[in-house]
Amino acid sequence: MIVSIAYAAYFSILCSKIVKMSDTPVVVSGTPESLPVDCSDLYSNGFGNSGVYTIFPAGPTSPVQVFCEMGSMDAPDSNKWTVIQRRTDGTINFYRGWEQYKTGFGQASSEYWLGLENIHLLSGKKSYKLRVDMEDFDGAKVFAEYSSFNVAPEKDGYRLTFSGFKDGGAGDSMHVHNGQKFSTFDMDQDSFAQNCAKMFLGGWWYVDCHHANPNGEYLWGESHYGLGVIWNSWKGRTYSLKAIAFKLSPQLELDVIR
Ligand SMILES: [Ca+2]
Repeated sequence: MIVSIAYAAYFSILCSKIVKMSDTPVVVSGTPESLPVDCSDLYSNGFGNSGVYTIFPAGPTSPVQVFCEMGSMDAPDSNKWTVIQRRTDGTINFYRGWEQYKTGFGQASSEYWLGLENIHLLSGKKSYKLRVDMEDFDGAKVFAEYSSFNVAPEKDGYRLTFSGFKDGGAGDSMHVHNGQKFSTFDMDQDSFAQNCAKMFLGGWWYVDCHHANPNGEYLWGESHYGLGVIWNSWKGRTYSLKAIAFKLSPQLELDVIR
């Protein structure tokens, strides 16, 4: 009896060690605790310049490249933005299927989509706010900000929720997309009888169908109704933007007080 208890104790210790070993990162140096999940972690670790970095929202074995906007060196307490989506010049095709939108595509140095799984995991790590920066072909720049942002797991269709709109001149073209599941041409989870992703050539949290189509076709200005890179409350549904970027930053203490 004593022997078997001792053996059970030994076996239990052995198992706990095996479990610990499987937790050990295999791709990178450093402990999992020190791995950056976003750009604000990188900034805290001494990386002050904007640019392309590797973050680990999905853990130590799943590095992913993002563009970080670190802001001015003179304002160390300002937001450090992790870009999750960016259009700038139409070099990357955004009309893609579910698996591509799930895992991500494009180049962090130019146009890309970070991937729904990464965005979901990232949004669960901290309390984030969302900023959407955009620009037209005349050089005008506006933004929209939302004080909270979350994307649910795949089993809930990567459902989007956000709150707290703040207008930077763009108006709120996201409100109808709040609470929607994500849809692609091969995964129709919108609330319309037809397939919004096929109709408007993107992947998005379509409803019936959109007020914003940031992943639509890159069209250099004039657009067929709703097809382009659209932000309806700023430029309407027949103007495709020059640039748009969705970016996340941890809520600052100042934001919480407001
Ligand atoms: Ca549908």
